[in-house]
This record gives sequence, structure tokens and C-alpha cells, in this order.
Amino acid sequence: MSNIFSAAQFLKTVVKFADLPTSEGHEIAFLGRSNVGKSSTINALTQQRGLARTSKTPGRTQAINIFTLKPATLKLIDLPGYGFAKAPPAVIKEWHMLIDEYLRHRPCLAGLVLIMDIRHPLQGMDQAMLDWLLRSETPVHLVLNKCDKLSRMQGQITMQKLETALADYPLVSMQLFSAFRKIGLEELRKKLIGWFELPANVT
Ligand SMILES: Nc1nc2c(ncn2[C@@H]2O[C@H](COP(=O)(O)OP(=O)(O)OP(=O)(O)O)[C@@H](O)[C@H]2O)c(=O)[nH]1
Ligand SMILES: [Mg+2]
Repeated sequence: MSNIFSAAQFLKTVVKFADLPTSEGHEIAFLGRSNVGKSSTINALTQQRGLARTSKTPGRTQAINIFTLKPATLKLIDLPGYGFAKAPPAVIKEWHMLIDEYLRHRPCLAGLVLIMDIRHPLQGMDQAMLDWLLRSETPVHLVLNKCDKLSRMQGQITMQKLETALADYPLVSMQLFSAFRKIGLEELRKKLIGWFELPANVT
């Protein structure tokens, strides 16, 4: 069945902030450490296997990949993964500067999906990113991906611990997710539809 997400199309890849399209409409960006499943989550959401390139090798997405939805003023943004230690320091610095510039100068940014591997939640960089993001007053939705790797019970316990740890962060919500098993897809869709300011009955 067609919906606003399955109509997604690749628009372009940019490595320089200046090459981003004009800030208009609403954008939702996917952020997280390298290899947590940002690209896989975009593919699950859009029901298109090969839309965002995924890889077993961390650091696959080294640029900003932009996807348009229907209407094209709604966009999904696949940001480079942070904290990929194996890349040369100069390259890492460049990705981080690109992410930083994007987050600070994008008025159309409606929300951030911060993805974590549920087996390694809230690493140093994630916490630093959250602290920084909340000063910018952008709402953040934590997607605890790869929950297929844990039992239901273990997943719930991890999420409860995170909810307690982040109780003071009013703009943060979270959910369990598996891009592989399509667990939590509806919940994520609803979140994004809200940020896009679309009526709740849009599919
Ligand atoms: N078990 C499991 N593995 C997953 C899931 N989602 C992604 N993966 C795997 O995790 C690895 C990384 O996935 P990507 O989607 O490329 O991750 P990414 O965050 O975009 O990575 P970078 O672009 O390198 O930062 C791949 O081997 C995926 O197959 C999931 O829900 N469950
Ligand atoms: Mg990627």
C-alpha cells in the first residue's frame, strides 16, 4: 500500500553544507553512532530495501543523503554516523563539522530520530549529542534499534532504565525498534507524521 513514506525518492548526496537544498517545508533527520542502523531504519520506514545504502562496514554513510517524500517539501535526512573510530581523524572531524553545521542552521528541521543499538545504549557521544540537541529545542525521538537481538523482557528493562536516566529531558521520547523485524514501525511512523504536522489519519 502506498503512503507518504513509501513514496520516498532519493534526492541527492551532499558533502558540503552549502550544497543542501533550501530550507523549506519539514525535514526529519536520522542521527546516531556509526552502524546502529540509521540507513536500515529509513529503508524499513519507506518499505524500500535499497533506498538508503546499508553496510556491515561501519562508516558507510559519509555524507548527508536526502530523500523526498510526497509532497517533496517533506524530507528524510540520513546523516553520517558519528564515533567511527577507524576513519582517519581528519575525516571524522569533517563529518562532525558537517553534522554540527546541519543541526545548527536548518530552520526546517522538525525533529531528530536518534538511533542507538539497544545492546549499547547511551554511549558517551549519544549523551553529548542529546545534551547539545536539547539546547537547540529540537524534539528528539530515541529509536532503540536491533531489539530483535534481545528478548522482549530485556528490551523493556533497557527502555525503562533509559526512561529513568532521561527523565529530566522533556523533549525526548523513545521506543523499541527492529529494522530487521519491522518492530515498532507504526509507532515511528506516527511520531514522524506528528512532526510533519500532517493529520493523524495520514498513512
Ligand atoms: N539484528 C539487526 N541488525 C540490524 C538492524 N538494523 C540494521 N542492522 C545491521 O546493522 C548494520 C548497520 O546497518 P546500517 O543501516 O548500514 O547502519 P548505519 O547506522 O546507517 O551505518 P553508517 O552509515 O555506517 O553510520 C548492518 O549490518 C545491518 O544489517 C536490526 O534491526 N537488527
Ligand atoms: Mg548509513
